[in-house]
Parts: sequence; C-alpha cells; structure tokens
Amino acid sequence: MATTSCQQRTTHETAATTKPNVLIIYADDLGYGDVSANNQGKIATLNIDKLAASGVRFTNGYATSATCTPSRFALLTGTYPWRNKNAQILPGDAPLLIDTASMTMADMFRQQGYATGVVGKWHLGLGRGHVDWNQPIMETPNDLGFDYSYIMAATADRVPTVYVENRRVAGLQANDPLYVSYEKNFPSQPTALTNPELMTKMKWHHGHNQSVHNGIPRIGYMKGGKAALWDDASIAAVFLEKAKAFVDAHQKQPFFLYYALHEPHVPRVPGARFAGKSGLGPRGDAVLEADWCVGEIMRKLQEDGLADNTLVVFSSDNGPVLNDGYYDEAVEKNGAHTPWGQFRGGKYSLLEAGTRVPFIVNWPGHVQQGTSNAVVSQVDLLASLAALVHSSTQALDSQNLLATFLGKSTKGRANLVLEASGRLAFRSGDWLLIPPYRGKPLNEEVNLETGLSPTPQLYNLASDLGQRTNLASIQPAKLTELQQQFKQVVGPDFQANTEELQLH
Ligand code: NG6
Ligand code: CA
Repeated sequence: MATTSCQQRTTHETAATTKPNVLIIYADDLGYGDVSANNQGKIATLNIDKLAASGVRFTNGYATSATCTPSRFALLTGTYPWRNKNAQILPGDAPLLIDTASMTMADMFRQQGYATGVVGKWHLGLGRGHVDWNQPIMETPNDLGFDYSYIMAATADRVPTVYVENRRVAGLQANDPLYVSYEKNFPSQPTALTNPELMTKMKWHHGHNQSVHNGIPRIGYMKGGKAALWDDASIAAVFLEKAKAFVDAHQKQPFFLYYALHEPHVPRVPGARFAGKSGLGPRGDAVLEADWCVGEIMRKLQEDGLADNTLVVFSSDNGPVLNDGYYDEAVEKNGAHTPWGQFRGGKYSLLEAGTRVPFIVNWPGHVQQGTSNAVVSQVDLLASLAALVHSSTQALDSQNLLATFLGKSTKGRANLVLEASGRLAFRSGDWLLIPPYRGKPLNEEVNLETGLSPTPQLYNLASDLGQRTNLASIQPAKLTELQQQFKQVVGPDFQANTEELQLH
C-alpha cells in the first residue's frame, strides 16, 4: 500500500513538474516604475510585489515594442514584430494579424495536452476584414490555438465597446445589430464633435473624438448593439470573473491562461472600490485595480490548491504614458510618482522606458527566488515555455531562457532588437544603439521623448541607466561595432524597408 501511494505521489508530482499550469498576466501600459517592487513609486502594488518577493524579478526585462499590438504579436508568436509590417497599433475592426497557420504559444500548449484560454485585451485583429459583428466571427483567438476566448477586440478607447466570447459578440440581441466603421460615421449617429454634451464622464484631449459610449468618446464609429455594450467601470471585474471561471473549469487538466488586463490603459475608469484610492487620479487607481486583479487570480489558484503547480509570468505590453488622449488628471495628479522608474522616455519611445517593463516569473518551489539582471524579452517566452513542457517548438526570434526565467541561470540574451512605431533600437550587452531617424524628439501630444535624433545615439546602460550621455562620438569603435551587429541581426530586408525612415 505504502509503495502504491508513494508511486502515485511520484507520478502526480512528475506530472505536476512537467506539466505545470502556466498563467501569463499581461498589463497594458504599466511602467517599470509603476510596480513598487521595482522602484520607490507612489503606488503600493502589494500583490505584484508579493509575486516578485517569492519569484524572480527582472531588472532588464523587455517587451519587444513600445506599443501594444506588436508586443502581443511577439509574445504569442516568438517572432519580432518588425518582421510583419502590419504589426502596428490596430483599429478595432482590423483583420486577424497572426497567420492561423503559424505556431502560436497557445498552439504549442495545446499540442502538449493543455487547455488554453485568453481573457482580456486582444488587440491583434479579428476576422478576415470587414467583420460582420452580428455573425459568428471566423478567425479569432480560437483559430490560433486558444480553446476559449473572452476578449475586447482592441482597446477600451476603440470601438466596438463589446466583449467577444469565442466567435460571438457577448450579449448581442438579434433585433439590435451592431455596426462598426473606422472610415465614416453612420447616418444620424452623434459623435463627440457634433454632440460634446454627451461626454459626461471624460473629455478627449487628442484623438478619441468619434462615437461616445458611457459618456466617454472613443476612436471609431459604432451603431447599435446596445445590450452588448460594456460598462467601463466593471471591465477589470468582468475579465477577472472569466479568468477565474477558466481556472475553475480546468482543475484536472493542465491549463495555459493568457490573462491580459486592460489597466492602466485609457480610458481609465476604475471600479467603484478603487476610485480615489491612489490619490493619483484614475491612472493610479487603475494601477491599484490591476494589482488587485493579480491578487485575486493568485488567491483563486491558492484556494483551488493550484498555486504550487502554476508558473506565473507577470509583465506589461509597453511602457507608461500619463496623458494618452483624455483629460483624466493623470498628469495633474501624478505628483512624485515615477511610472518610468529611472528610465528615459515612455510609451511610443525608443528610449528605455518604452520597452523595459515589469517582468516577474514565479513558480513556488521551482524558481530560485531573487533579482535577475539578465536581459530577457517577452519574445523569449515561447521557446522557454516550450522547453518547460518538453515541446520541441521553436520560433524565429525566441530564445530558450528557461533556466534564466526560473532564476537558475544569469545568462540572458546577447542582443535584443527594440521597436517603436516601426523604428528599431539595438541592445548588445550593456550597450544600446539608436540609429539616426527623422522625426521629432518629443511626442508633444503625450509629452514623452521619442528617442529620435538625426545623429546616432549610443548609451552604456551599465553606467547610464537614464540614457543621459550619448557616447556615439566618444566611442566611435563601439558605435561601429553595434551598427554592424545591428545590420547583421535585422538583415538586409528590414534595412531596406526602413531606409526611408533613416537619414542614412
Ligand atoms: C493611439 C491612441 C492612444 C492609444 C494607443 C494604443 C490616439 C490619439 N492615441 O493611437 O490613446 O489607444 O493608440 O495603445 O488615438 S496601445 O497600448 O494599445 O498600443
Ligand atoms: Ca499598451
């Protein structure tokens, strides 16, 4: 008897170790310095900090890009987004960006017997173009390896402001069809420009002046679908419930859940219990709400006895921004908080704060707890998680850094390409090259530095985290070395595509 139970336990433990659940929690526009474990910021992200305290906290963890769509493309495909010219911020009616024939992270897990789900912000397109939102949608996450999906199509500031569950708009009634256009308004439909009095909740600062829903103006035009429209203040709670339900439904089978929070992206409309909590206005409150979601999903795993058998990755799709198009007091109430940490730039920027993001990996009993300075990117998760579950899946730009992600090795990537609005920067060791580009040094609308300059920039990130001293003219040999490596890594095709962006 004793032998049998021991054998059973061994078998069970082996299965748990070789097929742990995997949960990726992916915040939206959360800066490195928004997480209090990373920085002496003014928001206490206690739940994220708790993940960090018993896990591996990366100080050189990157999203591939300084905006959402390309970073998510890389996360799910293990391929640099600049290899796909369409991997840029998508409208809410864009077709599915990822080729359904490609091997995604969800496909990889499914092949290994996992139940796979995505809950939250998608922003990788749906359908084949000209989606009819009133019919089953062909080409959704369900065609990229996810068994279950409950998503918003793009962002909360873009129409349609509805949830899509698998292939259907959730809660849509047949007698009130939903129509969406990013080209022209529907006859007699009000917009923020024709009917500014409709903006009872929030006003636009730049962009975001088309259809109005819940007193908030959005990007794009929409008509109908009333019963399906979401309530902004409960987006976080709705996604959390769906994520918890997915966990509930997969107590026996290993699961992969990609839980993509919307916070703290605009429009920032935190739930009632967070309104006013941070003292930093709705952006700070939305960061607290994201932290709460992390705590709640972790609590769910704990309650179900799954916490020890679940590898959790926490990260963000790009760096922070205060004013991203609405008057929401993010700038006025930010005070001494530093969402960008010690780094320069922010969302949309080639400078570090654009892509260097919170990055934590936890798996109780399996990680070597601590802080890691290894250079790691979200593009590496596919190959690394494939190694975790003994899949032979590889992807073009994804490196197997499993030991590093578990804190057992300090070896990171030798080099990394970073992207912002189709332009690239290149990190090699401690050195960071930003080639010369046309364009303004300051994105005036959001008041963030772009990192663009007509002359090359070279920084030593070991001694100059804040990118204050451009060493390009002081270290010409190093500059040449990085330029050559960069050319070699991105290859002649991309070089040709970007020549028009570059001065030389
Ligand atoms: C920009 C939007 C910004 C945000 C961003 C996408 C305007 C003026 N600005 O175009 O508000 O929606 O796209 O953010 O429309 S991301 O995190 O999804 O990449
Ligand atoms: Ca984002």
